[in-house]
Parts: sequence; structure tokens; C-alpha cells
Amino acid sequence: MQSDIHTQALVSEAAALVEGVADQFAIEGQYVAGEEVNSGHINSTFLVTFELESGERRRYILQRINENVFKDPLAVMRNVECVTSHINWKVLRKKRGLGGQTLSLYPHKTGRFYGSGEGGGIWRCYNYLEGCKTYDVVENARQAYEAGRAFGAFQNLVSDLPPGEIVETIPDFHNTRKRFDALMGAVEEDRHGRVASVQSELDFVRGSEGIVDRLLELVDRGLLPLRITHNDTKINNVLFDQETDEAVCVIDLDTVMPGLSLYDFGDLVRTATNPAAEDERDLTKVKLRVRIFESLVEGYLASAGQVLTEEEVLQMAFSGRLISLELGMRFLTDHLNGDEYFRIAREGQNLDRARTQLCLARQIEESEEEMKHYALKVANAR
Ligand code: GN1
Ligand code: MG
Repeated sequence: MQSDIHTQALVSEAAALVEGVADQFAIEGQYVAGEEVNSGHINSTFLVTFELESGERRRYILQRINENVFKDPLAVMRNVECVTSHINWKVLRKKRGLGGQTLSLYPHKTGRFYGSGEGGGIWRCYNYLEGCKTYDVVENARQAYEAGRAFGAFQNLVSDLPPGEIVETIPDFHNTRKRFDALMGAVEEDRHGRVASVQSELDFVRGSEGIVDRLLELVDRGLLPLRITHNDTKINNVLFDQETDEAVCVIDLDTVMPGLSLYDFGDLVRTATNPAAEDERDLTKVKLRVRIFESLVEGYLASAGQVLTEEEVLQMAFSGRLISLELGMRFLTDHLNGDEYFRIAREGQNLDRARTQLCLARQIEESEEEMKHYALKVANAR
């Protein structure tokens, strides 16, 4: 389950494209190799190696932003620049304890932190943090604590950024009412004739309609604050130190936008508590591990506890259920629409993903009260 980084060789056309783009960034040395990174459902990601005159090799991450998903990639870049600069400044000047290493963007020859590639697209280049690894599945409570602490620290680090600096690059990204309505629209259209085969999934979603407005209503009533949040807090967006297994930093900042801390915590619950792959076909493997949830709470509150309100703590358990339902709805919508949003490697993959998410949402519902009390207990003990 654990990996340094999974890559695959590039075919010659892609190799030439990647080399051409890499050469336009202010990277020291000569380009020597490029590989594709197999993770993430949205952007195209490459690991590139440069060699210095001394023979030392250094690696970088080159990414092309998916413009089908991010309609305004320059706005994405402005958000990412703002957040990386702010965090770098803070880690250097004030809060060394919150993580020694951070992501940095490299300048492009145009003087910006991005450039366009042959054939279009907006590309950017990050440092590759050596000595780190990611997990698709959390193996133990300590890793969960570390992941919680890392995303809590992120929340803490960006908590004083002026909200006006960060724009909403994907409108209503976590709006669960709109996600519900989009699914119902896809059912109505049934463009690929797939609705008949997903009735039990749809029954579950319809039966859950009562919860899709819950956080939105709390926002309307002024009980939940809008913050700057990460919005894509899957467990494999945390880098762990290969030797100590401590969390080093969080990556994938494209969806940093105004949002709710609960969307971040909920997505962490969704991806960390379940020991099965997101696209697992054997649903008996999908499990809510309550012990992992508890460690996520402990880690998250340890680093973000002082910025969170009581209502945010009260909804931590619910947020895991809601975000699992949300992703269930998103994957199911995409399956019905013919897989146009999430990249797939096999037919039916988005349906499999939807099923695991709905299965997890159901299990969280069963343990929600117990989980809620645990979060309150940890918060009150602080
Ligand atoms: C997408 O590409 P990746 O893995 O970083 C998606 C997230 C989903 C996730 C599900 C911009 O993230 O919202 O939670 O897949 N990103 C976008 O695995 O839609
Ligand atoms: Mg992402």
C-alpha cells in the first residue's frame, strides 16, 4: 500500500512535450528524464529529473492543469501562488513546528509561475519532496493522527489569509444540494441508458436527501464560518517522511478555495477510515474503522483545535458521512453521464467508486452518535 511514487514511462511524443515544457522553467541543470505519475483523477502529472554539472540529480513535479475541470486555470494559479507563498513565509518565519518542508513553485521564463505547453494547456512546476511517501490506505492509528495533524496545520496556516485573496475556482464544489440535484438531472437525462442498472444506489441517495442541506443551513444561520480550505483532503494528498512516518506537508492545492473546515475533515474521514480502495468491487471490504476516525480527530484538533468553533466540532462525525455521500453522488453522476469528469481505467470504475462511497456513508451513519461524542470529548479535554 505504501509507495515512494508510482510512475510509468512516457511514449516518445509525450516525452518530447514534457521535456519541452520542463525546459521553460527556471530549473538548474540539464533535463535527463521524465515519467508520468499515476495518481489523481484530474490533472496530468509528471516527475522530471535534472542533472547538475556536479552530476547530482534533482527531481521536480510538472503538471498540466485540466481545463475541463478548472475552467479558469490562471485563477487556480493565483490561488496556489498565494497559498504556497503564505505558507512558505510562515513556516520560515514563525511556525517551524508545523512542518519543515513546503511546496514551492518554480518561475517560468515568462516571469510567471506557469507557462503554456506545445498544443496548449497551462503547466506549472513544483519541487519534488524527496524522502517522502504517500498512502492510498491508512495502515494504523498513528498515520491517521499524523494526517489529521497535517490538514489541521494547513487550516491553521491559512487561517489568517485575507479571504478576498482566494477565489472560488470551481463554483459550488462541495455544495451537496447542488450535487444531489446534478445527480437527479443525470437520472432524468439518462444519456447512456445506465439508470436502470443503478436503482439500489439511487434509492440510497434519495433516502439520504434529508441530510444534504444540513451544513448549508448551518452556514445560512451563521453557525458555521466560511474559511479558506483545501477541499481535496484525500489521504494520499499527505506526504509522510519515509523514515519517521511523520506527516511532512499536504499537497494538491488546486482546489484551495473558500469553504468549510468540515469539508476538509469529512474528506479525510472518507479516505482514511476505509481500508478498501476507492474503486473496490468487493463491498464486504469497505469498513468504517472507528479507531482511525478517533485518531484523525485527535490529530486535527491538536493543530486546528484553537481555530474551530463548537459547531464545527459537533459536526465532525457527520461531515465524514456527508462527504462520503457527496462523492458517492459525484461518481454516480459521472457514471450516468458517460465518465466525462473522473478519469477511468476500466469500464464501470466510476460506478464501483460510487458504491464504495455509499457503503461507507451508510456505515458512518450507524456509528455517528458514538463518533460525535468522541470528538466532543477530545475537544473538551483540550
Ligand atoms: C479528484 O484528482 P484528485 O484525485 O486529486 C477530485 C476530488 C475527489 C477525488 C476523488 C478537482 O481529486 O474532488 O474527491 O478525485 N478533484 C476535483 O478521489 O474534482
Ligand atoms: Mg486533486
